[in-house]
Amino acid sequence: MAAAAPELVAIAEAFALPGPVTAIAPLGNGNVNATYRVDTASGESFVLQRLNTAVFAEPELVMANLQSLSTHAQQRPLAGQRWEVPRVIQHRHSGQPWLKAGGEFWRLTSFVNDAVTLDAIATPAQAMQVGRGLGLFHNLISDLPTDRLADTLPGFHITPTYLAAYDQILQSSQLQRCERTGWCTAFIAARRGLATVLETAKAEGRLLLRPIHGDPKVNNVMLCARTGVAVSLVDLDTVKPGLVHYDIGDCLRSACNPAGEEAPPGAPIHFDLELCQAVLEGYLGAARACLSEVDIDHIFAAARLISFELGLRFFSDHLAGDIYFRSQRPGHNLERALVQFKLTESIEAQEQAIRTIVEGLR
Ligand code: GN1
Ligand code: MG
Repeated sequence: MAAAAPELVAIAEAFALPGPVTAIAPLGNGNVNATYRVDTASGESFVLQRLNTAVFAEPELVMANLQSLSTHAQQRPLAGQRWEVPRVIQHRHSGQPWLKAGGEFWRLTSFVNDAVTLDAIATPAQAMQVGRGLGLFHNLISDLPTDRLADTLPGFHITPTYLAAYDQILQSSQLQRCERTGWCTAFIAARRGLATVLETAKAEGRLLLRPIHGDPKVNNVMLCARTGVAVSLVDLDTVKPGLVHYDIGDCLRSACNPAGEEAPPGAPIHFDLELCQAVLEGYLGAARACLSEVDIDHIFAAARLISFELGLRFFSDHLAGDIYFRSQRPGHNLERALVQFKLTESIEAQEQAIRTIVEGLR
């Protein structure tokens, strides 16, 4: 057994598993929830998670969304290709899709076998698959009515709201300022006007509310271990009504940054055009039919905005004392913010080239 605390085994075995637990080990490197892989004597594996209820205040709604998604996916199998939506496993006695214990909220889902994730993209072929995975997912959920999905995280990806929160935190933060924090505040001040681009288009009815994944960064796309093709999108807590642009922007900012979002301080950060071309080819190849011309018009804005927004979120958390994103060391969220701001600069510097790529695929 791989260092499985007895309490974790008891929590996993409270769910309707097909056999006793043989191993439990931390899985992935999420910034919000705690995630473990659970192996069982039956040979089947599962994903056990403790939801961060400081972030997801109503975890029951998260589970209801997951159920709606999985019911929808069962009615919409993708013909001729492998595509999996993780299944929710019920508690063996209550029949609920969760275990509440000691103020904690736990849930168990199926594990996607024979698949891998990447923390940063190395080749256009990988980028194409990450884009294709998001496109298949958008296609799959495009006819899931948004009224079947609760808003589990109000304000998520609403950039003007993050900006207002940042303004408050900046005023009240006791944190010692330094050259790097000064650079960040100036960077944000120069881009305040950007913040409303997607929300204004939504308010004016030019962009429509639709079901989204909410967090399609590269390591949430599972690729077949043998062929490298995308077979699943995982981390479904943020599936809720939103703009597909939040997802497109998040996927681009994550997949086209070869240094990765955990790049060490001072590492050169650039937005890679070849990877961008591949992500969008993969994405539009699978999702073009779900998008309007106006949707396509906003792809560049989405890439720039979501990179900027994530930088703003990391920086705000740094100023607030690292209370939202798990961090490994003091200054970690500042380092992460700088990576996203450098990426935003690179996107801005290549605006024409990115727009040309989008036009070529329209
Ligand atoms: C958080 O926990 P994780 O790593 O799946 C965050 C995303 C960010 C991401 C950056 C609910 O996701 O929005 O893009 O960190 N999720 C939430 O790595 O805030
Ligand atoms: Mg996530």
